[in-house]
Amino acid sequence: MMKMTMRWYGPDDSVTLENILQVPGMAGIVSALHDLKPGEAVTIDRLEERKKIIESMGLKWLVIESIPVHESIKLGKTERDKFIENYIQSIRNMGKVGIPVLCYNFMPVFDWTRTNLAMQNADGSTALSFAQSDLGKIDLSRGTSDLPGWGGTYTVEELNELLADYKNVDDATLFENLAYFLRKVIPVAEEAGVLMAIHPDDPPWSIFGLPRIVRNAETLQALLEVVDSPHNGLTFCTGSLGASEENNLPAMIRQFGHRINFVHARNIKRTSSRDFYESKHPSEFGSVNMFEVMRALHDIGFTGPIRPDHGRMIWGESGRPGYGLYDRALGATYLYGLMEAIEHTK
Ligand code: DNO
Repeated sequence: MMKMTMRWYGPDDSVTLENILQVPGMAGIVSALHDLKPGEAVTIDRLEERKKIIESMGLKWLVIESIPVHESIKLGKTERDKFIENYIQSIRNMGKVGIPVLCYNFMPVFDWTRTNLAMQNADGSTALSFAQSDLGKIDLSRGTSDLPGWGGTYTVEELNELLADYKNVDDATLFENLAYFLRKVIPVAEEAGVLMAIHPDDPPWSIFGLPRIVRNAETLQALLEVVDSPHNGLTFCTGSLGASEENNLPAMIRQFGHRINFVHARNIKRTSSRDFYESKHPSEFGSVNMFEVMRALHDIGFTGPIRPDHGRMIWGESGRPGYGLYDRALGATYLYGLMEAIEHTK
């Protein structure tokens, strides 16, 4: 049986642990220390403190999502070793505190990117969406203020410096830098009992001319081969990978099998090869056949953590884009129903 989880942003989250606990079938929590500076090691004390809060509600902290990878590591700069040492320290501390899965990503400069955080649906709800042509209109030389969700993340100077650094990094170099990182951290993750789970690029193609290397069966296979260990695994995100029509998700799940350490199950509706919006979770409303995804996960014997992902804003809720309570709870309940049906028809 997979372990149903939900993401919790910590004590400041408007969605409380009690809210999450009341959703049927919750086995655990996905959380992170979001105030950690990029490149900083997370201490045992901070982890213990968060863990106590989660456990006091009778829940388990099953996944850290995420500990960000410092840009110098992605860029392959000389100072990367210092930051890799910090990362290693974080993994060791996680192991000591007993948190089993670490979700992270290797996307240059920008984590997940959307062009609209509140696309209006006909039923009055709103959803996140991505339109390649809208992205093309954003002029990054003026900073991130026009990029939804990223305003103020970098100063204009910081951003320009980063973008200039990436001019010398193509897909092959970025991959080499990922391989360098994996060869250092995976042996530590093995010792510490931590399952690493890289998150795919979202969207799974190049944006702003930046390299992107975690986006289809071929690139995922290549990174898994760098260190052939169950600790070098994947976050299988159906929304990210599903945005690209080339990705046959059930086939990929069967291909990667036990290397899937964590699942993000959400649906998207592709409206062209480079445009999509985030739909209701059930298959009927999106481009991802969630039943086939869940069946493939069942077939490979997946017993790890799975969570509903971004939800729409419904019933007048407002909050962190994608991370309100109501639609994620509907998503979790739907996934739970699929799970139960699949288990019982075997
Ligand atoms: C968005 C998430 C991502 C994810 C990171 C993992 O909602 O799926 O931000 O947490 O990419 O490192």
